[in-house]
Amino acid sequence: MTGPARPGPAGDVAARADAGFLHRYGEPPAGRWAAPGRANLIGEHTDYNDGFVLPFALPLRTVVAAAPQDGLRWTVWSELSDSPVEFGADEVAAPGRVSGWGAYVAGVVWALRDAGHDVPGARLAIASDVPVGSGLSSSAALEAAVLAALVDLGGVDLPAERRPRLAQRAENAYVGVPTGIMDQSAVIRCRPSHALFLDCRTESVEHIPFDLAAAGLAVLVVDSRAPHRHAGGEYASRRASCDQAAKLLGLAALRDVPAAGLDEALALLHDDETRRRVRHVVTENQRVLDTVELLRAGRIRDIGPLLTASHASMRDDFEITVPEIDTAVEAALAAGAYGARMTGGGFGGCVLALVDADRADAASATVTTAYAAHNFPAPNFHLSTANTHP
Ligand code: GAF
Repeated sequence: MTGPARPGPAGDVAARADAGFLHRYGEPPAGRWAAPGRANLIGEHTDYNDGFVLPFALPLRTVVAAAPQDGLRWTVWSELSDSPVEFGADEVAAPGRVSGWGAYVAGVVWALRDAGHDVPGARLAIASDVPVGSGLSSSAALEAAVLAALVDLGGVDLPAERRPRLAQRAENAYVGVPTGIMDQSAVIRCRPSHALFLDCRTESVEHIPFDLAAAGLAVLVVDSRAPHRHAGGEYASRRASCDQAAKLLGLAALRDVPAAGLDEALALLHDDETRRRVRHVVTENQRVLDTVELLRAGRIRDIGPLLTASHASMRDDFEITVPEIDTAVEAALAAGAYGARMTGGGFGGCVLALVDADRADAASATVTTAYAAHNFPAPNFHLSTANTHP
């Protein structure tokens, strides 16, 4: 059994980016820029319904070491790939001309240029601790770190609050993945020891105290290792059902159904599946608001039941969990977690469990045992006290 990985010294990943740059390009970078992975405490599939989310930054990060290069050429080296990606003005003249992981970088260049900003050619080297494909926003972290690098190198005036939309545009329009605004907002706007209460309609944010270490708590993140199928049709189909339901109800978005008006809204819908999708979104928005109230009152442990209720809603109403994920939640709860839920888009990815810090190892052992009993590949663990941040 392996316990949760503790974050290494903050310099590790940055040193890898620097060393990669030096090795690849034969000189040191002009600077380096970082963005963290995120977990979403609560508020799933609410962002594209103009609703509420409450993510926090994880002590895992993506670092980009970079320097300008002459002409409109971009060269990108990543420690996760054997060969660099190179592209020029033609490839960023329109979406979709670079594919694979390089598309996230080309997409940011494209989105900046499409918004009228001058982006210098650049050489980049990327290193990351954020696991790819685990639903901890490795894509958004890459977009955000590259965006920060290019904005600084080009002297572009782009305040932090305008960056998430631009990074989201890179992902939606260039890469072609129809995600909402949560991940890019989280990795750009989260602060240490706080969760980010984001109203996805207005993009207004409030930093809600979430000091796990001070409360003797930790969030155990269980990487289910069930493949996370984000770009697949399931995410898009959930999104389409929600849009369709809002239309049937004559509303701009499901955010406009208040919790108190849920029964009335459900009575207007005749398809059982659509009713369940709507019930998830409406009750989930309310759970975010209730969680925020408890955190404002300093009652972190008391949010546990809301986390677990969120999981049940994703499992039964939104139908986005898989057996590995449900097993991890049940095992964490059996091991004494205050609450546990899947975090992120679903169909794999990670579970988070709120535990007493001194119970984290025992909880991870219980999850590992439950996985073995089901013959699932052993899960990976990350531990967060939400105190660290790039
Ligand atoms: C993914 C998406 F990228 C987010 O926009 C959000 O919809 C999330 O799934 C579900 O809450 O992470």
